[in-house]
Amino acid sequence: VNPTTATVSLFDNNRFSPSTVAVAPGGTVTWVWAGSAAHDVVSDSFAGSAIQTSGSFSATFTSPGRYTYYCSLHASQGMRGAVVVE
Ligand SMILES: [Cu+2]
Repeated sequence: VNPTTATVSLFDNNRFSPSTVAVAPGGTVTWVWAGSAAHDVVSDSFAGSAIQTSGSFSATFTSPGRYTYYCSLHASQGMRGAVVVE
């Protein structure tokens, strides 16, 4: 059984860490801007964040599935991630 919460850190290396997290249905993922670089969380399948340099952003996932997302500023550098809900 997956946990109900997960945290993804955004450092200055243009990666989501960890790049894949898993939560149970109804779970919440929180992204934490841990460095000073600007990033965002953008997805075709859930409402993402603004471009931020600090703070956090949370999204709750009710339906099972695999939700991919990326940083609009650094996707070409491989800054992509996924949330697995099961
Ligand atoms: Cu970024």
